[in-house]
Amino acid sequence: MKLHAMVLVLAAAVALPGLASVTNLSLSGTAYGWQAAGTQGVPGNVNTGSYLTESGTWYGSVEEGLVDGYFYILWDDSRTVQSARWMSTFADTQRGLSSFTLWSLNDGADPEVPASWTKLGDYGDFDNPSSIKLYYEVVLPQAITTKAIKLSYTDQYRPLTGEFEIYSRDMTRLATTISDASPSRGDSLTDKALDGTVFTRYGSEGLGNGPGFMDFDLGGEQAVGALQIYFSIQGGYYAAPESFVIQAWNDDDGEWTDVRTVTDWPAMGLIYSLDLDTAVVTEKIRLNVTGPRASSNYADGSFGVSEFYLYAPVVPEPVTLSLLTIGGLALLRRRV
Ligand SMILES: [Ca+2]
Repeated sequence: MKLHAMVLVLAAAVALPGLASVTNLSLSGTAYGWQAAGTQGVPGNVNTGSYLTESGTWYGSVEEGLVDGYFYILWDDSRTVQSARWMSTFADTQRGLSSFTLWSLNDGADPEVPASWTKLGDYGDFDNPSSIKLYYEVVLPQAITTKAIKLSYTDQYRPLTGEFEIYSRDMTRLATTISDASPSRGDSLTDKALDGTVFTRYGSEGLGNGPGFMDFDLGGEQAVGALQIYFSIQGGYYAAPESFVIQAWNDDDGEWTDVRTVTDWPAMGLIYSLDLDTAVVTEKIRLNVTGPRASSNYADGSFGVSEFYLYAPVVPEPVTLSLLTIGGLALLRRRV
């Protein structure tokens, strides 16, 4: 029942450069696609980091009805890739995907030639075209190195892609519930921050200049190595808070311990990512909003969270373990 700081993730980052990063690799690449619809539906919109309905951008094909299509993210040099997320735009299942295929680009090959790609896997339900989703998360069995990742689909009803995020680490989420939070506004209930789609949100009641919070319960002690917060600005009403603190529950002291303090966070900062140099073992993580935004647009101090993800630390390959890391790994295995 202790809050432990471990050297595990730091050691892993030294042993395997890049594997501990939570960076959205899509943002450093260029998106290309098959067709484009209108001024918003261009391929480049899948890696802008903007996924929202009103203020967001999207990529979709021009044809009506069932279509085939693809897009890919191309980098100047190779990247290590282990996971990807696809998000539609518009809260309308008609514009989602029921199935798709991921590909990696062969070394030195031309991305415009179909034979240049190696299939990584088929995802979704090919046998049930009506099983349409607005959000997919894919974790590859092992990291790969490539200059491009492609997503392709057949017989889909004009899917609109809001974002295609590619990560260099396993982004499998730790299961959480929300055990406490500031009062929610209307039907913007807390569970909407954990329902797997950025199109629903928890929104707090107006806080003025006062604090607000959300507590994410891990159901027992877990090692946490990284987190992501998708703040909400849907409807132009809620915003990311101006300052907040990520805290971990310390059962020994019976109080919250600061993990990271954030100040001057931008109102349009939609995605906050944190990769901990030292993982923490705790039962609960708190988003403690210390500075609700008080601009003219968000004067009542509300804040909104569309999704909140906690991740386990990256565990390095055994062959690369240093003595220091072996100690950290042993501690981790005892405690989870
Ligand atoms: Ca949500």
